[in-house]
Formats: sequence, C-alpha cells, structure tokens
Amino acid sequence: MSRRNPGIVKYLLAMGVGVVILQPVSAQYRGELFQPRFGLAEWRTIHVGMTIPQIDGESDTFGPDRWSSSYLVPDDPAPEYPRTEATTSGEDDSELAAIDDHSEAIARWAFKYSARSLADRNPATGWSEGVEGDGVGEVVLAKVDTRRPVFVRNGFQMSKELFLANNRVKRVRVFLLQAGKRMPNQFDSPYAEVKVLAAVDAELSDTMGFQRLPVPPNAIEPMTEWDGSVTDPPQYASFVALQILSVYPGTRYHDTCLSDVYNLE
Ligand SMILES: [Ca+2]
Repeated sequence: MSRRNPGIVKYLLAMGVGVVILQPVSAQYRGELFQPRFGLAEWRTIHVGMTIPQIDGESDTFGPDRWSSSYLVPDDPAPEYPRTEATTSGEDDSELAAIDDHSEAIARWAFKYSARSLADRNPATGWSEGVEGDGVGEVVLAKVDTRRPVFVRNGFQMSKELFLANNRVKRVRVFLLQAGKRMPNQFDSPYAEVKVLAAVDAELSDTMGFQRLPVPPNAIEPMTEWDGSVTDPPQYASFVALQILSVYPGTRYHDTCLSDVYNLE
C-alpha cells in the first residue's frame, strides 16, 4: 500500500468486463500456471434477491482471487518460474509438479491484500480494494457464522501509522449470504446456490481494535443434499459481503482497507 500500479489494475479489470453474470466458478487451474485476476468485478452488482451459482470455498487454493470485486496488487514482483531442466523437460511429472508449486507461490504472493487476510486473525494483514480512487462500490466477502456476533477490524491495523495513512471504511452495506449446497470436486470444495438474503447499511467507527459488525437480522437455512434433504447433522454456511459506501480518507494513500472480519470466540 505504499505504491501501486494502476496500469496493471486497469488492464486486469478490463479483462473481466466481458463477463456479465456473477458466476464465480471454481477454476481447474492445475496443469497450467495460475494467473490471478485480482478480483471478480461482478461482485459490484450484488443485491438482495440474487442467487450466485457457485463460490469457491474459503480453503480452496485459489479461491481468494474471487472473493472480492478487486484487491491490491502487491508492490514486490511476482515470483519467477524456476526454469531448470526438471521444470522444462516436458518428459515426466516433474514439470507438472513444478507448475503446481509455482502456481501456489504466485497465489501466496498475489493474495497479500486479498479477502484471505480478513480471516487470518492477524491485525497486521488486511484486504485492500485495488481500483483507482477510494474504492467506493467495491465488495469483499467473509465466511462467518451470521447466527453469532461478527466483528471487524477497520482499516489497515499493522500499526497506528499505517492505519491513519490508508483509508478506513465509513459507511458500509452489509449483505447476508447463505449457501444452499456444498459441491466438492477432486481439488476444491466450493459452495453452490448462494442466496443474498438481506442487507443493512451501517457506519463503522474510525478506531483501531475490534468493533461489532451489524448483520441484517434474517434466519438462515441449513444446506441440503443433492436430493433436497437437509444434511445430517444440519450444516450452515453463511457469509457477509461488505460493500464500501464511503471512507475516512487516509493521510497518504487512497487504498481502503479492512484488517479482519470474523466471529470472536
Ligand atoms: Ca488480517
């Protein structure tokens, strides 16, 4: 969040323009190098009543790339692919293994400011929107149990200086989402039939530490099996999606950040 490359961000967002339906699918990246898109722009169209066909699971290897409408490209360069005889031979599984290893290295690099930073229980890491300006309208997803209190650490709380230097969220629209099914495949475990049930607008305080996140009051239903029956025992999968409505401006940067969103135990 000290420098940025707006050219790259604009280019990546332009690549997503052709996709008009919000349909985050679990991509089968294996076998080719992972190329992060730094967000799924379609999240900006989120509204109550919509159903999202599929969302990557919170532990899916490349899921964080699609858990926000944008996120900031790290300052440091992406790790380079190791070009050795073993990784370029094309003769055995070693090249495929090298591609998988390097894809995971790219993910670790790219996800520094992704939605994954909201769930790591570490105030020194955070999500930052990745568009020009203050990021009003940008959306980020967090997997939480909405039946219990949800808490947020506003801004980038690595230090008081960085908290003040970057934007914090002021007005926020909090959406409540509920997954209808889980649909595991050989690689990942995405959620399906995710409904946006309700939303509420709130104002966050411009303070470090935890604050309660208002969540729209709405009962969620348990997930079902493929035949429509409730899982035994019942399992619930709920999320909040936070959309930036206004910000407390940073003293140095226009990057709007959140450090954490989760249930406090
Ligand atoms: Ca964090």
